[in-house]
Amino acid sequence: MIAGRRRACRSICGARPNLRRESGETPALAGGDRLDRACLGCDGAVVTENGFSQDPSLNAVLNAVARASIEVGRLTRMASLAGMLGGTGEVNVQGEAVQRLDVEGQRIFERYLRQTNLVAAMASEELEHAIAVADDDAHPYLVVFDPVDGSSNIDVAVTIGSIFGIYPRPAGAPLREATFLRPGTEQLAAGYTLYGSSTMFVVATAANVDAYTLDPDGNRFRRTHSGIRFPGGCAYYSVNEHYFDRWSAGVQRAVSELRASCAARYVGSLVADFHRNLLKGGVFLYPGDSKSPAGKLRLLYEAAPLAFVAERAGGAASNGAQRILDLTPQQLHQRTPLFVGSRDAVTAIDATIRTTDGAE
Ligand code: AHM
Ligand code: MG
Repeated sequence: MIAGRRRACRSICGARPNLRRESGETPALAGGDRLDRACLGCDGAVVTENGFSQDPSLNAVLNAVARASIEVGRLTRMASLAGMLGGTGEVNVQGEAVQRLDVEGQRIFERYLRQTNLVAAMASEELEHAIAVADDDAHPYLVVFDPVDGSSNIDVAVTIGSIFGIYPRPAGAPLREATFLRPGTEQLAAGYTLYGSSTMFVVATAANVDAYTLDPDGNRFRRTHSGIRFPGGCAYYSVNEHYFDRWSAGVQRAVSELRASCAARYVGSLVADFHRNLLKGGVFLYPGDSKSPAGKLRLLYEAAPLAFVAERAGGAASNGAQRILDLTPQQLHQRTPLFVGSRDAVTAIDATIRTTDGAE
């Protein structure tokens, strides 16, 4: 948990439906259209000429994520100068050390999403409970996110990312934390921002997967990749082989088969590893093991959004036995094994695990 933030943020369970407005927050804008127009050419945080989605209100939420990402990216680039290195000394709800940039990233995402006046509630990897914003029909979206993924790479200036998923707020029932426990198939859009040698915003909608590169002159995302699809073949596999001895025989065999056919690349930042494999062809693996049977990655904030991107790009994502997008979380911070990337590679991994471990 992030102790300080836990006190400041109210959970949906037992909380006031309308939460605080942070001091120093810029005034909220009225809606999707207005947010878009207001942003164009303004404080340095906008998007392409055509927007991210044809739906104005969904576009406004995507715009908010893009603007938050630009701020997180700026802090990332300045980490050593901006006091963003190192941990806060706290431990989050996952039992992991909270980094300074995690806390700041959370604050930034939360602020921009509130400003849309379209988000009913949000849930983050960094907070123990979901946050209710406004429980009414004028706020049609739920947003889940990991504001800073790959935290262990911050202090060594290696690529990190942000991950998000956007769901429709179900009508006709009051918001509860359980409202977030929905299968990834229900996402309206999902994606990530990569803070690498370029800052790239990758968005999957019902239509397709596009990528936008940040133009630092004017701080605008410009569409640079349209209708992304996984190329054929498996150029790369990405997995932390330090855990080899803890894996099941099926996972060990699947990784051995990958070694024979693809080159290994592992950054240790999910967004970076996923993005390379998306553009070049390949597969990312974070299996469960004897110490952590469900693996490390979170279903809601990491696996489901990237599974949505992967499938829209012609790829696949599984937990070794089931499609990730079909899994309904039982808890907000539930973990899952994850195999995601080129469809043929994921299918082959699933088959090897099934035949090897199923036979034991
Ligand atoms: P985080 O959300 O705390 O940063 O952890 C998730 C990260 C992923 O980006 C990455 O794939 C994984 O942890 C690496 O874990 P490991 O160091 O065990 O290989
Ligand atoms: Mg993460």
